[in-house]
Amino acid sequence: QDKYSFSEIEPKWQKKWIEGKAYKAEDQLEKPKFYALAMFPYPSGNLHMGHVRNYSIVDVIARFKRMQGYNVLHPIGWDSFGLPAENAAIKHQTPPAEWTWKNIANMKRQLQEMGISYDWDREVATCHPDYYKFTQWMFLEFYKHGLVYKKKAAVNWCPSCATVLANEQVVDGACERCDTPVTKKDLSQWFFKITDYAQVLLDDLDKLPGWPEKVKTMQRNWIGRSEGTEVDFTVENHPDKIRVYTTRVDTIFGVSYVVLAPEHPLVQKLVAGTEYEKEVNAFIDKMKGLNEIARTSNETEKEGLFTGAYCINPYSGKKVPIWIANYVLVEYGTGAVMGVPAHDERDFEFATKYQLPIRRVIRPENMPVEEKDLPVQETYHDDGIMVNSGEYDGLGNREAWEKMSDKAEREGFGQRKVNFRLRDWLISRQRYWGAPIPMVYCEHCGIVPIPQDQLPVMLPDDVVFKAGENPLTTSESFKETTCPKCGGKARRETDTMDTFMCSSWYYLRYTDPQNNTLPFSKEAVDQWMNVDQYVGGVEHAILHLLYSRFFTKALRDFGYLKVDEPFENLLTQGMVCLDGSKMSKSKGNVVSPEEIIGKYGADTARLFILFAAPPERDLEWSDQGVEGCFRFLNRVWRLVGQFAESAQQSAGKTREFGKLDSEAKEMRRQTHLTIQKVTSDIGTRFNFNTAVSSIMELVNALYLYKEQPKSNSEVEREALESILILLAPFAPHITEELWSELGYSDSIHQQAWPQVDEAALVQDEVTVVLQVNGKLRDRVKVPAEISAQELEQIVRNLPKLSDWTQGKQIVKVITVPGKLVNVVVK
Ligand code: ANZ
Ligand code: ZN
Repeated sequence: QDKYSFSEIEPKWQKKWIEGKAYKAEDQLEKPKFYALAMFPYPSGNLHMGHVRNYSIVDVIARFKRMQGYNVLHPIGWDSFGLPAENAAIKHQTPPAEWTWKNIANMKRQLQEMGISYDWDREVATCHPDYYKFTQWMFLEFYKHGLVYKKKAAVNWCPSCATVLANEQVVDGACERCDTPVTKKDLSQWFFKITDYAQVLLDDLDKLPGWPEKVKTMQRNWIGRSEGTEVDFTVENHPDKIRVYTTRVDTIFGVSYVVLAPEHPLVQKLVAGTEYEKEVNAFIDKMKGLNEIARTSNETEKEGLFTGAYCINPYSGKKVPIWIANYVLVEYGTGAVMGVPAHDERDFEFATKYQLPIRRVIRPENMPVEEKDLPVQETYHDDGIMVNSGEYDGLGNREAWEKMSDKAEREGFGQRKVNFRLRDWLISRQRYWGAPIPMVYCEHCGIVPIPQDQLPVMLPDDVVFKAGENPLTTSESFKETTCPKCGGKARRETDTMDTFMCSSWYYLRYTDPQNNTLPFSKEAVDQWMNVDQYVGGVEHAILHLLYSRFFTKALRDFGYLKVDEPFENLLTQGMVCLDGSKMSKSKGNVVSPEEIIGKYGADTARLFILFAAPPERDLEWSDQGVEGCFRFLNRVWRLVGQFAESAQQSAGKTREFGKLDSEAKEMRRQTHLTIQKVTSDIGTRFNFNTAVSSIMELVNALYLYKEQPKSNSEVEREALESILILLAPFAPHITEELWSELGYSDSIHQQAWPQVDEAALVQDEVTVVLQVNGKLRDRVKVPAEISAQELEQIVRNLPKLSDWTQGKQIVKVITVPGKLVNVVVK
């Protein structure tokens, strides 16, 4: 075969690999295990370049580890519930299932055309009843352990999608999916108690040195632990107290007002029957429609109203007015805040607008104490010395903080308190295409869970798809049911689960995908978990990764598995860009994988994507780059072609190098240096781009060596086989084909990764730089192994040396063996 015909060889090998189950992960313990995982795709219809990049990266790792002797688990599946299928159903009147399965079939074919080494026997789809039955099982298991509850709450509502959203799905105040501004709605909803795990989710980030720092920072901020103090303000002429939460109790002498969230239950009691009632209620109504991001963003103007009531500062005894304001949230802390305009930005803005007093209570150390009452020009947040704070004056503010907290605890009007920003996870969705929540409402028994052995609760087919309505509520056959407890009439829950529920445990299912009675067996999950290398987009830094960590920890606590973190190492891959911006349909700058594979083959597509940038960086698409990779593979093809006949005979024979001349030795050295570099580039730093470029250099070196009149065929053969094996994880088809051309009948992907021959790295001759007084004069070849003294001697004996020293006296010779000699003259 003289032409590199990728369109023939790629399908040929793909078929062989799939039919022969070449990448099956065996449940066995002899070899060390390695679990390589890419975030599973949503079956939107077609693979895009981001997918190609993600899966190629993981495939290199999986293939490399396999060749290194690991028992590798490399599975794939489909995150296949979700809104787009339902929107397609509304638009084209095709059932979501049909749309989804069609897309899965298409994308599966595309994945197979890329030659990714999946164990297809472990494929899962979250919309399959065999899978969602266990998503429902998870719901019930968490419910049993008190981690699921139903609560009426003001929830994020997307009017366009007609569904509730989790906090995490609200981006800058708008629906993550359709960008419609999110409003608030009072609904009774199901929640997962992730807040029970807030502290451990935070602490255990320190157990993940293999995660990018930026992802851990994002999770820390999302969890948002803060240490503060709760303090009671007594309300004048009223039995209730206002409990505020503050992280700066040291500023409490600077309080000039207290603010309640408009929804705070005390507000109604304070204004009932007063002249303020009407205005306050109008204000509350206005706030209702707004979500907290819109309300609290720095750009939003602070707005508030006086309630007519006053309360007493327990430290100073001073009376301050009680206000309500948009920037105080009912769900955080106690829903009440003490306003300290001199030391808090938002309070400063508010006090300035409403002409409330601004009093400094901490001065910077370099501010003279006499200036303590000068007008406050800007808020001061740093540490300093207490002023205007009674008995605490003169103390450092941190010391005052402790003393004040002690006082509150001693006298019982407050306490130290840790708060988290993290809220419980709202998982109810008023949509059809998701796992039904396995609960019924019985007229006698109330809320009753479906027993786990009666799962799945199947999605019905007799539904109507209309915008703005939950299709499940249109199915009478679904809604009407009997109570599992008393057998009486009952109504099914019609909410389905957030699809993040499905993706919070899929990596566990891969360890035991055919299990019918449990989501996974203990043996299987303990054999394979945790995931040794997880790769995906940074857009999942918070949601999916936090929920998965929560699931793993909870399931460990329930006794189903051993590990306490699901993903040992995480790599967040960069974007694929064209003309500097991310490839996307809306920007119209998309290059389709199908097109590239059709034109150049999968190996070229993979090689380019891996060669063009390190995995975590953004990658700029380049047609010339693709061309270059294609030309390189053609060069490899021809190289083997020229060699193949003689090679056939020596395939698999032990190599006898005999006595090698210096060119042959240098060729071997190149080969083993490349093995060394590629091994460390792939294995320790995922520097696939530099690994590929060193393979390219080896190919060049071999072309040159072959031109030598006395080239040694064993040395050539070693170089050639090394090139193919090193290249195999990147370009699996062409290397497989050429391997068989070389006369081997087994797969290249079953070969052991090559070992570095240390002896081959030893150099016979090295070139050292000769300097005179630091100035470069010459390069000299010397035996590699000589000592510093010998090196000096050789240099002193060089006839040309006198030209450069020009009769001056040699005062010193500095030698760096193998590198450099500097002759110092005077
Ligand atoms: C007075 C004060 C003075 C505050 C000062 C800060 C600086 P983190 O760190 O996020 O926990 N706060 C408390 N509850 C709030 C709520 N429900 N809505 C809006 N703001 C709230 O922030 C805690 C700080 O945020 C608290 O400390 C409180 O303002 C405000 F110089 O109290 B601080
Ligand atoms: Zn009942």
